[in-house]
Amino acid sequence: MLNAEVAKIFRQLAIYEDMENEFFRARAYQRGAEALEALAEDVKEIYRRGWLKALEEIPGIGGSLAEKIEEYLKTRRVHTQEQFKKKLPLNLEELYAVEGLGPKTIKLLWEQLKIKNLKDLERAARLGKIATVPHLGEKTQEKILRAITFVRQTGDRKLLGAVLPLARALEERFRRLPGVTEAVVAGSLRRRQETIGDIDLLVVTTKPKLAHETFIKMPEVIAVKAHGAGRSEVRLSLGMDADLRVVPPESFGAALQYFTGDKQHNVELRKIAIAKGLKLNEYGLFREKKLIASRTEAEVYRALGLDLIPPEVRTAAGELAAAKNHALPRLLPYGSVRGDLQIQTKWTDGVSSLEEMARAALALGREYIAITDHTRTLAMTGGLDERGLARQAKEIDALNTKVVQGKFGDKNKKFRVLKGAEVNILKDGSLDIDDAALAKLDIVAAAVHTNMKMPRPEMTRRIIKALQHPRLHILFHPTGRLINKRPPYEVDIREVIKAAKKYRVALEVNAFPDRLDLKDEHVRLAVAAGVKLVINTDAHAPEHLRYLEFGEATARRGWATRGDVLNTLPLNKLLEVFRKKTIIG
Ligand code: DGT
Ligand code: CA
Ligand code: CA
Ligand code: ZN
Repeated sequence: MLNAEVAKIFRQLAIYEDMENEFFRARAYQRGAEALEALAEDVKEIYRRGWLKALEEIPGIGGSLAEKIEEYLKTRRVHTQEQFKKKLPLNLEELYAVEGLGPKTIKLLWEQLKIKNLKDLERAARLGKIATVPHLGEKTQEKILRAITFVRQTGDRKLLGAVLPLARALEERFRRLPGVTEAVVAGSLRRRQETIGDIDLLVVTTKPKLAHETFIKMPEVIAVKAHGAGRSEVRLSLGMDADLRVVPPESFGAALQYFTGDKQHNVELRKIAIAKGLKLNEYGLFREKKLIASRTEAEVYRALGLDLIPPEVRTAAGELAAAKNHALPRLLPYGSVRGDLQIQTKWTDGVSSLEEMARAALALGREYIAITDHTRTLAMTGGLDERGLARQAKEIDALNTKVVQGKFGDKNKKFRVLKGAEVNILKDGSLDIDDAALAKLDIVAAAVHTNMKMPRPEMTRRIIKALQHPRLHILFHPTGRLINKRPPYEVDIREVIKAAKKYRVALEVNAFPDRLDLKDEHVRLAVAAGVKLVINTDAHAPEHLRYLEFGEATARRGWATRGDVLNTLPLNKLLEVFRKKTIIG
């Protein structure tokens, strides 16, 4: 699947265009990249089905981008990108990952110091050269050094959201291969971990040779690292490795269990086996030489006296004891979130109209959505003030009227668009919209977007102050982190969770692939404290509305059940919960 590769090129083009002050074009590439990353179908298949025209019909892909996709499919190159690269031979992926380094600064650093990549950047910063560049200075240099340390810690793991579509495509591809009866991606992908190191594909087949040949010849492969009877390993152009293991059908369950991990879970599981006088490996569970269980995962766990443990919670954090005592929670089922409660539109920094977002959400089967554009103090997004919110409310009313009249289809008459806002939490913890205007909204959510670098006690106090606001329903992306890009705010999350419980504010599990905020461990703390959750996509474009599953995965990894998540409720029940909070105060 070439989607991720083309998306990577589009992201680079967006940065290059930004350097040239071509902001409109930059935005188009950005959006194109996001569209491709969210796309479930292979662009190559789409192209084969209807050529250029079919590519243009992908939401988020305009004419000139479609042509570039076509060019890449035909030649594996994009001329425009190569032109840029000649002029500015930069490792943009590395440099852009450094927080605080935007296109302008990257260009400046190239012009002034010939900095091409992360290594150059680090060397220049350590030698004090960055401080000498006009407009940059000492402070920027320090920030860059700190940001480099962060990038180095996070390494080059890819986002779950960027890899899962490819992983699913691989499963599909191998399932269609002659002789194959099972093809499953195991490892961190199967556990839906937030970042992925490599892809582990397990296949059961009567034609192992064909599977290996197919694997090493895939169009995404740029190098073959190993090619053997049981296992092959390749480097993908996406910038990560993939393993193929062919396993015999009778040990599929044991192999799947073994290669799903995580490592620590496996270590503890093996200890349980040893304590029972058994031996566990990727071929099965044995007493001496006698095979006891191996065909399915459930069989293996059962033979060890355990309930089947969902892959998402195999983290050696109490799941084995719970499985022994039949005390594992019934994790939130995928697809059980009914409505998406964080959506931005063209009113602020989204790319689509209210109606476009509503139609897209309907097409995905959502029962309701909330429009939550930014507010006043986020001027760069065109944040809405009280009057802006009032004008938007009229548009939402009009849209709901059309829905009720059946203009979105007779079976969709119950769909509703709720009035909401993502209110900015000011430095002192107050909200930047007045109470009278908040009272007119169905859903009030708040988040920190400014002054993100406060010391821990202040930031914690600030957020708790916001939670005390009687009209607040949800705290959006509570820690503000961007995976691989920006660390969380300095905040005492346990105190925030306590306050959320006390003031009955729900905490968001933001499903956007680079947020996943609350993250899994924090979800677990919130669930244990009895705090309600809300899972939202934070969509800024229709294609983002698909991201819900990543939020659901994160909630599952945090042991959340359906009852912990408010937007699994039907609309009337959800509104009742929110209204009750406001009335009782
Ligand atoms: P990743 O690839 O870094 O995102 O994380 P994983 O969990 O996919 O790790 P990976 O690809 O190194 O190995 C896949 C699974 O195979 C891992 O979750 C557990 C199992 N495994 C690999 N090496 C070992 C090992 O040395 N001991 C045990 N018990 N299991 C292992
Ligand atoms: Ca892996
Ligand atoms: Ca691996
Ligand atoms: Zn936000």
